[in-house]
Amino acid sequence: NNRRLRVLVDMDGVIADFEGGFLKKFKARYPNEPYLSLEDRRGFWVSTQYGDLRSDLCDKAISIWESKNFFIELDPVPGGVEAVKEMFKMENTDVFICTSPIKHYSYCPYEKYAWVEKHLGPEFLEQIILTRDKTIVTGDILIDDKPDILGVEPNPSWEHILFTACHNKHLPPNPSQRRLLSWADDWRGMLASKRQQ
Ligand code: UMP
Repeated sequence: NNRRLRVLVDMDGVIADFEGGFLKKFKARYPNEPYLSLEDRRGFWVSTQYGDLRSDLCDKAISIWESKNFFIELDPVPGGVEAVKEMFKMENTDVFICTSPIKHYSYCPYEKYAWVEKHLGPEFLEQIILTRDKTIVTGDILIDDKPDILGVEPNPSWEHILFTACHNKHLPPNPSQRRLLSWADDWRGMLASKRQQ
């Protein structure tokens, strides 16, 4: 069929290494506080798990990603930038970066645009969708590391493909949710299978 495929790609945890950037800056700013290694991460919310470790660590964790230069300095996730650039060049394919900014808006939205320009190029500034509710965005595929993507639309148009991250890799297998283990996994095959539906 000749219909175009629309792929939505999440940013934090999928193309930008939020967890690695967080841990590095948390240790540097709070060298005498306990921390969670990436091996010990469980659950999507870093702030929740740090708060469970010790209640004051929740606000300390939040202070890291609310700081200037946190989002712009995130390293790319291996293979992510290359994959998104390849998708962008594919025939009959539209790719958008679909990401939720934090509500502390001083730096995050600006730095997300700057990160995309720096790593993907200025042409990708046309492809950015900043939203706190991804269910209202239409697409065929959403590649995202958050296990539960909820919002006002009960039946989103996209199939959510769970991108494996330190916080979700221990979840029990869910036969109704396909996974992409990394960007070395068969994302091209997943796009191809979606095109045939
Ligand atoms: N985030 C938090 N708290 C956490 C972990 C992440 O506010 O404990 C932020 C970082 C991102 C957003 O801006 O949530 C997640 O966005 P998506 O990956 O769902 O697009």
